Amino acid sequence: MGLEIKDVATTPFTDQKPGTSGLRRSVKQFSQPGYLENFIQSIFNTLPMERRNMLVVGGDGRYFNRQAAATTIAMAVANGFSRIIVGCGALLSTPAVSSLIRSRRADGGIVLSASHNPGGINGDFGIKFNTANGGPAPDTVSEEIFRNSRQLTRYFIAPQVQVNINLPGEFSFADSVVEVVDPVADYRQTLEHVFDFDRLREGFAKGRLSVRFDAMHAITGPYARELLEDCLGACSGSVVNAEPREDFGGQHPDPNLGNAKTLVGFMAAKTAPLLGAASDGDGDRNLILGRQFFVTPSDSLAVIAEHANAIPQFRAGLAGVARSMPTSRAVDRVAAAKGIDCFETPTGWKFFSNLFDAGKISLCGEESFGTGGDHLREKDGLWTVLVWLSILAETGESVSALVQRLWHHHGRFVYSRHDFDHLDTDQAAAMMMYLSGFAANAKRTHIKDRQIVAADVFRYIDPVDHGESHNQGIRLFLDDDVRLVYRLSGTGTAGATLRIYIENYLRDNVNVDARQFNRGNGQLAADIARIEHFTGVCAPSLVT
Ligand code: G16
Repeated sequence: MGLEIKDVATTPFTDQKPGTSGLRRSVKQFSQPGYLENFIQSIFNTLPMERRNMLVVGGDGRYFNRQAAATTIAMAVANGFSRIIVGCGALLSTPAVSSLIRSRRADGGIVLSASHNPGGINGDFGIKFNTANGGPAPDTVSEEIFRNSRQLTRYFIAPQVQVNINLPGEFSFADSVVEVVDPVADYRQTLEHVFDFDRLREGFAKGRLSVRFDAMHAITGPYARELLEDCLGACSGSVVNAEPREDFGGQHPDPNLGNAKTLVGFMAAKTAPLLGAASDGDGDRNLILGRQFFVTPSDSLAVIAEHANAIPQFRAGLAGVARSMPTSRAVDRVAAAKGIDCFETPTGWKFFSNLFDAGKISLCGEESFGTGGDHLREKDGLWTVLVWLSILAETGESVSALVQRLWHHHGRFVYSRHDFDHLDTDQAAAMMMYLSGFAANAKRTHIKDRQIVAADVFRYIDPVDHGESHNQGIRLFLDDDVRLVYRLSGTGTAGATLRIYIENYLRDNVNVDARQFNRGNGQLAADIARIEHFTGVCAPSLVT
């Protein structure tokens, strides 16, 4: 008897438009009958049969992960994939999916994760689709998935496909094989190729390196334990909150100063390790701390670019660098000093892939706690930790000294982000519309005692495929080296979140407290956008 393939009649959902990175909804929304299945089928429909050879599937361990993985595998078999690679326990970090796609030459991968969004039964779930280069689906593919989802009338599933995903092994079903793999092994190999592990081991063995890594009960626990403790010899207990939990232990695995308070407290001690770090739900973000010192993601990117020769992967030199538009311009200064290109892209890792594939960049990063290199097509939390450890090993300097030196050489972009969460969607859209109109006529306008010297709505023309992306945030440049950027988040699941990015360039006297220093400009930015008038909200919910 052949394998039963069920052809299930379904009704399309109208709201399956992917955001900045995949489709994110509450677990409740994802649990509606057919919601998950429809979206997975819509992804598969974008792949012609000849591109259904190999698929990678795994997630960050949050609530609904296992169930969604089982459904995805049964649907992948029914849709004709010949090999489906899944991480044991349905676990795979986002960078590990990217790594497996590339090393196994798969046609794509499905990441079951809402990334840094909260987990648990009352939290969020999400699905990201990565294409054959290992990177997040570009906008053209996401639009095709969305178009498919609005017309979908049937999906296919093979109900007999049930696999024990708790241990590595292979399971055959008619013409398909489901291969359950160790979630860490392939990723570890990728990192072994791009770092000097012996050097790092020596650093830990001789006490020149020390680290505290908070996995926030999300996916990176098993990866960090194996890499940092078992392989590189960081002392036992260096990795904390290492067991992935469905609700992330009640924490919010978005590694910023607000959510990683315990780590920040730990790193405040004079005896703290040299490096403190944390990652997010699916392991692609990073938080970098020194003893009593926070490194903004923008400064982290600039320091890495500055010390590229300390990282074996970049020893031949950086081809170029890139940052998302709202990320501070610190790395631009480093690139200019090195004489290499610096690209400014819209927010979203997908915009970096073409630049990597065309060999135009080797390193990139975003203010949203993401950094990555040309070894993968995803941002990579643990890679960034090893990058910093490599720089510490090479220079023998502290984290704070490295950042201070960056500021001394290039000046400091004092950077803050003000988030206004849970805004009414229509009100937020009206405010952005007003602001676009304002920006169109803002040049040489005086606001209080300041002048706006330039303003625009950011648009991007991809230098490789010439694709255009419009409406990617509003920028105002003031006459005193201040830049204000406004954009709406594309990763939330309820209402709208407005982000204001405030950047103030100082050439001298750089040792200021960023929050205090940017407070006045934050208020100015809120006044310009008339946030209270449009939304009734008068203060940000989070300042980072
Ligand atoms: C995702 C993307 C990032 C992007 C971030 C922005 O991060 O992968 O490239 O910078 O969203 O988020 P927002 O639109 O909320 O500002 P992640 O880690 O959530 O996948």
